[in-house]
This record gives sequence, C-alpha cells and structure tokens, in this order.
Amino acid sequence: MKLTTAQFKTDFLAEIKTLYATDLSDTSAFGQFVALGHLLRRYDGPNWTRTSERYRQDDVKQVYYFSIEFLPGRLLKSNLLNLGLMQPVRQGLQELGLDLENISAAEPDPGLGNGGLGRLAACYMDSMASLGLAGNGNGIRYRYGLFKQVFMNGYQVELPDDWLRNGDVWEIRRENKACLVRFGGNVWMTPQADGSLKPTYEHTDDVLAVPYDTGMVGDHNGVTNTLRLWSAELPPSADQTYYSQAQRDRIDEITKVLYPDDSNSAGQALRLRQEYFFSSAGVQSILRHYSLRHHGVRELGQKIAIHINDTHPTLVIPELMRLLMDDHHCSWDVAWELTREVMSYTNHTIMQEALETWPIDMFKGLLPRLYQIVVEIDRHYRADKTPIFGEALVNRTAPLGNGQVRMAYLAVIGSHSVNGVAPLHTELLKTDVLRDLYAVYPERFNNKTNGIATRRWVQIANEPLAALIDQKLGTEWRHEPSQLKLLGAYATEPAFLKQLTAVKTKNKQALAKYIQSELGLTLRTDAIFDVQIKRLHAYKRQLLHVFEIIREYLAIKEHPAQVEPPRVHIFGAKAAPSYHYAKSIIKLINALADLVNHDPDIGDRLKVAFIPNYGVSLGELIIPAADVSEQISTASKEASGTSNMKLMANGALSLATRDGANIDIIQAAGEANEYPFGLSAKAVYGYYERGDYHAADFYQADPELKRVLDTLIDGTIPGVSTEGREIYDSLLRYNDEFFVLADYESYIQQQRQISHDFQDQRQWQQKALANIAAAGVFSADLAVARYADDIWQMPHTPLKA
Ligand code: Z57
Repeated sequence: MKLTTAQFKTDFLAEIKTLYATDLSDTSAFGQFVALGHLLRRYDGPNWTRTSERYRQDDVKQVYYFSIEFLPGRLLKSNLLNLGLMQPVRQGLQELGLDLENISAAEPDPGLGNGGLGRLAACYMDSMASLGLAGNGNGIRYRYGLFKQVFMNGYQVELPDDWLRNGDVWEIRRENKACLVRFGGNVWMTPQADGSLKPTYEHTDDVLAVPYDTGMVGDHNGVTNTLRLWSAELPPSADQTYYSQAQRDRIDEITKVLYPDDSNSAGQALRLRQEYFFSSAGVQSILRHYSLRHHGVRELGQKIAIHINDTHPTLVIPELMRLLMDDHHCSWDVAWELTREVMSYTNHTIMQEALETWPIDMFKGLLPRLYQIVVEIDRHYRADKTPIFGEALVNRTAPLGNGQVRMAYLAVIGSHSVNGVAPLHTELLKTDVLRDLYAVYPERFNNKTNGIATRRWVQIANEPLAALIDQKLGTEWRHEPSQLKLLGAYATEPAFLKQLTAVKTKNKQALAKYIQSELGLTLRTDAIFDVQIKRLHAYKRQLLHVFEIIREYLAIKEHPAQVEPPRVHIFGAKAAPSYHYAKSIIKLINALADLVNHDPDIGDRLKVAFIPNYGVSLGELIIPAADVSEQISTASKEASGTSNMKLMANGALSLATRDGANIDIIQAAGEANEYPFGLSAKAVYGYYERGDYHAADFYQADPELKRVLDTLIDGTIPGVSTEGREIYDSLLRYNDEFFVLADYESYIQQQRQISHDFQDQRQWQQKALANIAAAGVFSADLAVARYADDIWQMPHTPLKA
C-alpha cells in the first residue's frame, strides 16, 4: 500500500490521542507499539475483508492447517514488511523522535509452541498468504505460552509466560462464531424414521469454543489470511445452569497452558481434551462456513482440504465423520470417502516416545461418540485389509491395538496423503516407523522437505545482509528466494566478500552487546561464533558440543603456547520441565561456562554463552551472528531440522551429521562448504541390527576422549558432581543411546578443521556465500507450493523454481 511519511505521522499521532487521551511524550514504548498495531490493523483491514470476500465469491478451495502449536513471533515488523510500510513508518517514527526497534522490542512474542513444529506452522502461514493461497490456520489460544526460562545457580527454572496480560493487539474475538464442544457423558444411537441413527447425549460436559482471529499478511499482494485460535469458555448460561467452581476450573484449564514437551508425548487426559477441543471446534466451523454456500456435502472434497500437523489434530478424522453422519445425514461409506479425500497428514518424528497413543479407557470416557466411530474405522480397516495383508500385519497397524488408540495409524488410514519432512525422514517412515502401513498404502507416502520464511529469517532478522544482497541483485530475491543463487557470481569479488564480513561483524556486535548486558560476558567479535540453538534433547546431542568445549579448555590449559582462533560457544535451549536428563545437561553447560569464562588462563580465547529463554525473537538476534551452525543429532533422529536452514541462509557453515535436511543442505551448498561428520543413518541402524555398539570401547581406545569424559566426575568442573556422574553413567554404564562417543572423533576432527579454515577469512566468506546462495531452495514458499500442488490440489501464484 502507498503511504507517505507525513500521512503516517498524522495517523499515528491521532491513534495515540484516541487510545490514550494524551500526547506522545506521555506514552511508553509498549503504548506506542499498541498504537502502531491498531494503525496497521486499520491499514490492513480492507485487505483482510477483501480476501475473505474474494475467497467466498470465487468459491475457491480452502486449506485448513490444524496445528496444536503456532510460533508466529512478533508481528509488527513482519506486517510492516509485507505491507510495504517499513520505510515510511521507520522514517516517520524517527521524525517523531522514536525508534522502530525500540517499539518492536516492546511487543510480546507469543510462545504458543515449543520448537520446530510450531515455528514451521508459522512459516507456512506466512507463505500461504504470500502465495495468495486460501490458507487458514487452526489452533489453540493458550492463556500462557511456553514457560519463560531463567537460570538459578545454573539450573533451569520455569516462570509463567503471561503473554496476554496487556491484551493482544492483533487478535479479533469472534464470539458470534463460537461452537460447543462436548466431552464425557453417555451417548446412544436411536433409529430414526428414515432408518438412520441419531445420537442422544446425556450428562455431557459442554465447553464453549470461542475463536480469536489474527490476520496473516501476505507479501505485497493484498492478501490477508486468517489464523484462528480457540479459547475455552463457559457455555452461554441462557438456561441459568449452575456451574461449580470445580467445573469452571475444568473448562478454564483446557486452553490455559501449552504442554512444554517437544518431540515427546505427555500422555495426559488434559492433552487429549486440548486435542479434541481445537479439532472439533475447527471442523465445526469449517462445515458451518462451507454450508453457507453449498447445499449438501457432495463437493466437500473439491472445496476444502484439512491438514493434520503431526498426530495432535488427528481427531479431525473421526470428528468430520461424526458431523457428516450425525448432522449431514451421510452414510458411513460416503462420509468415509469424503473424509479421506479431505485429510492429509504430516509426520514430524520417528522418535517412539513422540508417537501418540491413548489408553482406550481414557479415550472412551472422554469422547464416547468419537470412540464408537474409531471402533467402526478399526472394524472396516480390519475387514478390508485382513484378506489381503493377513491378520498379523493388520493387528500391528489397526487404529486400536494393545489397549490403545494409535493416533499415527489412525492419521494414515484416514488421509489420502502422508508426508515426511526431509528425504531421509520419509525414507525411514517407509522402511521403519510406518513400514507396515506403507505396504498397505504405498501411494499415500510422499516427501515435503521443510522450508523457512526468508522474509522473517533474512529480510527482517538480517537487514544488513538483505541490503547488501539488494545492492548486487536488486530486490527480486525478496519475493523469489531462489534468485539468491545468483549471488554465486560474486564469490571471486574480494570487495564483496569484505562487505559480507562487515555484515557478519555488525551482527556479531549486536549479539555481543546483548550477551554483555544479559550475562555480563564480554566477547570478541573476531572469535568464531559457534551456535547451537534448539530444544534440549538427548538425541540432539548438545553433549557432543560440550565435549568440544572441554577439549578446547584442556588444550589451552595444557598447551597455552598453541594458539587457535578465539571461540565463543553460544547455546539457546529449553528443556521440558519433566525431562530430568536434559536439565542435567543444562546445568553442565552452565557449570562449564562458569569455569571457562572465569579462568584467567583462558582469557578471551574461549567463552561459553548460554543465553536463557531461547525463542523466535532471540533467534532473530543470534542467527545472523553465527559463523558455525551445530546440527549434530544422531543420524536418523532429527526428522528435518529448520534452524539448520535459517543459519545457512544467514551465512553460517554447518557442522552437521548426515541427518534430516542436513543431507540436503550439504548437497545444495556443496560438501566443500560444510563440515559433515559422523555415523550415517545406515551405520546407526547397522549397530541396532547387530547389537554390537560398545561405547566403552571408544572411551578405552582414545586417551583424549577419556580425558574429556573424566572431567565429568573428577572435580574439574565444580558444581556438577551428581549431574556429571549421571551423564557419565548414561554413556558408559548405559551404553550411550545416541552414539555420542562413536561420533566424537570425527566431530573433533571437523572442529579442528574449522579452527584452521576460519583463519583464511577470504575462503571462509566464500563458503558463507555459497551457503547463502544455496539457501533459496529451502524457502517455505516453495515448500508450501509443493503442498498445494501435490497434496491439497489448490491454485496459487506461480513461483519460479
Ligand atoms: C517438533 O518440534 C518436531 C517433531 C515433533 O514430532 C514434535 Br511433537 C515437535 C520437530 C522435529 O523434531 C524437527 O526435526 C522438524 O524440523 C520440525 O518438527 C518441523 O518438521
């Protein structure tokens, strides 16, 4: 949209007056943020209305992306960028004596997700709008987001994230679109005059689901889509029903907090209630909207697609069946055909503990009507498939088995498409995790490699880099990230490589400033910034990174004359509050940081910065400053990874196992521009099959490794006697589940290589450039376009590949 600086200033000052009945000098940064937010909503309002109207008039197919997590990050700058208002607003604020950065920092960062899964959903929302695709998000409006992490004495302490305390400027409460969601009670099916069955419910707990909508602004295209998050409330008490405090609390509880587990199933009844709550409300609202324009449900498959992001929303399958049969008079067969046509499912993990199953008794008690439908799905599946695949395979793969409702199997059986998130991951789904279902439905399986929104992760997070790229390529890359490959031509232009170093240094200074003020730690910006930012999980192996730090520490202590480039090891990681081992690793990193950072023999040659409360906003500060991207999961365990892509796009070189999308990153940028190491997935599976992994052999065979491991228990690192012993035992007594010791040597080797290579800055920047130039293929726009083409069969703005 067109907006002059002068017009903006007038509008902004008027907004301040309207909201606060005072003038600018009397407002806080937060107050200014709220005013700007209101103003942007006003500017974007016509787009949002027009987009919805256009979709309705043209009767276009709509996709609904169901996800129990969305991690959108702050929206102020993202909306300014996509509306094309960054320049006049920044300028206007400056003329008013204000600073956009300062105002943006006052925006709360909604932590409505744990990690990769929720952030991916947010990147995809951005891309759907930017592709002009009729895409809607459907999730939960948690009253409290993921906990705020602080460290006390090196231990993680969790504080509530009261992100809504001062309201949310972007959301619109739509009470008129609320739905009732039913839990518990009894249900009977009563035969009707026409021969069909109708349910009668008794003693149910009804919950009102109220939607809050947030506009998802497309990239300079006038499109604004909707992210709809549901909040649980008391049903309208028109009939003056009495609710006890306990009943009220049970309702409030449903959308009160996000479960703080990533890649792990909590297995709690409350989580199942959350899952049904947003699945049911979402499907009801879809059908209600669909029915405004269509008679009957014949065309449902042509007009809507429902995407199931991991197993959490799988209940959309039996819920749609329920609504089609009980409310729309469909037969089982018609309902089932429509359901499969509409549904598609993305799997995000092969970790056993993340694959959700629910005890049948819990499921039946909480969702009696849905349970009847799942029983029927199970019965049909068994009847259809046993003659072809035999009883054993069918028993292994049916929705009901071992006293459990198996959500991933239900999701595969009830969808027409099942995708993994990187080629290796999809392969492992076919050959291992979902092997039996792949035998039944081979045509359903496909790969959709994850992608990232380069708008947020380069254009917003790294303005200096974006400006430099503009100088060389013009601005087309901003809308077509595949154009980044044209940067390859500048690999031999020394002046450009120098500018790239200058950009990196600038970003390192900004991060160093933050670390100085938050941790009181002084960093040299000519050091290697070696970054690992992701959830704390044993399979992600932050521990391997710790061993490198211990090795460097001992090397400086024991051979002070041997000089390597200075290093800063930067961590950001939250542990699930109940994940004891992960918390021990946090304590270990903090204790090691204490030791290293205060040792006068070490000085500024080595520093460890564990930045608390990692999340989207800190990611935007850390990622542009990284030289090295640690992507060191045990091969086969990380389904894709997405921080690997963000770091690559910002010119960090990957120190990476051949796992998930690392494989594709190494391929895209070229082996010579990354630091691959470690066991392959095949080698890991080889160990499983032969059962011959002996971690202790590695310990015995490598004196340096032994020396490093022993520091866990010999008092070298003060303050970790119990944690050190526990971690030591996990490796040597319990045989190192994630092959840390097996990968130690090749990891260290590459770390040494990095120290060597970093000294040739020209060559290093060439490698950084190769990464930036190759990152375009991991654009979320391309990923979403592939979902639209192959899975949802929906039209979108064409993209140049
Ligand atoms: C989560 O963040 C991921 C998978 C899960 O099953 C759950 Br629960 C949470 C992550 C994977 O671990 C990453 O490898 C992947 O990149 C991300 O999902 C997005 O696909």
